[in-house]
Amino acid sequence: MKQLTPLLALMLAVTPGCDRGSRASQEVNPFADTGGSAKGDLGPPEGDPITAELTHAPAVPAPITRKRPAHVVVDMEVRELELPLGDGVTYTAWTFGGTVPGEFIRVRQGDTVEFRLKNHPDSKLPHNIDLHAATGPGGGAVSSFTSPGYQTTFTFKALNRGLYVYHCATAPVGMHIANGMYGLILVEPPEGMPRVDREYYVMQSEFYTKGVYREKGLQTFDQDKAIDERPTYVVFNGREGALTGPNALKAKVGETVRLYFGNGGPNLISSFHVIGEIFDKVYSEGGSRYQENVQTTLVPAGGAVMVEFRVEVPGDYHLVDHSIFRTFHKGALGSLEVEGPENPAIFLGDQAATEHRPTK
Ligand SMILES: [Cu+2]
Repeated sequence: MKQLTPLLALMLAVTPGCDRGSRASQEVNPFADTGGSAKGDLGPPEGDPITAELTHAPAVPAPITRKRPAHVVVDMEVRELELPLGDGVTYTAWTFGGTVPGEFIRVRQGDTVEFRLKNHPDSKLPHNIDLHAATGPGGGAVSSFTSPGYQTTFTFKALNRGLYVYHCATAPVGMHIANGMYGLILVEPPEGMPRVDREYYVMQSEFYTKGVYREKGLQTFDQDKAIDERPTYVVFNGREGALTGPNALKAKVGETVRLYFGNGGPNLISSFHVIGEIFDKVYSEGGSRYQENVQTTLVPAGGAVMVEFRVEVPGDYHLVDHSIFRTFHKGALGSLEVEGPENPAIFLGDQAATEHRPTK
């Protein structure tokens, strides 16, 4: 028993529920209890209402530096638009904010969010929004049912910190999601997310088209393929090529990168991986705990994750779904271009090839 004492002391030091000490100790203890929704109401909003900055992928709104809860207004417009799905391929997408995925929303835990959903007069159908970050019936879906040419408003308090998916929940729900109606909302902890050098917004999803993969022209939704979960495309940020070539993400050697990664589905689980990198931190399922030193992380349909890694070596790093046929045959490929000086102590490439002669 004697030899267990130091180990026991260590375990007690990091056991959930044992940290009832100062705020400083909570900040350094990744196992500290954040209290969930019961501790998420930080009081009434203070100051004048703020209009939320919304961004299109891969951009992320600026970190929140406020120290008090606020009344935050989100203005989002649904548009039904013909958008590129690949080279010479288009699809009539139903969008939050004119793009797939929808605009990124960033609020602070305890904020009161006034959500104004507008449906453009040119839309053919009503739409609504279910925010996984909202506590209340349907995540706001019933309250936000909006016909073309109208606007609805509902309000919720963001009680739980984390990264959450939002999506349309108008029947037929699967079709509305399959047509592009999803995005991410980040609820920052009161002290803010730890600072990193680069933040990007990436969302995986599937498209089910009548035509085969890369068949040119305007493609339409294939209900049978969707029910059978046989997507024609699996893509990052709404289309093949959204994150490759001139659209690649950028970073410099020595920087820390955080990806806010969501999976809109509507069907598949993502095995998200960055070739040539290891995730230093993974906030699994978009929650407040992080795992360290992870190669590939599972992201469920309707789920999200935050991953962080420091880049030490220049080059191209590919974002993939490691269910790898999706990458090479359905479009699930992105790129992070890292610039900077070579780092041969960490990685030495381009070494001369020599002949190999087996001895037996
Ligand atoms: Cu919809």
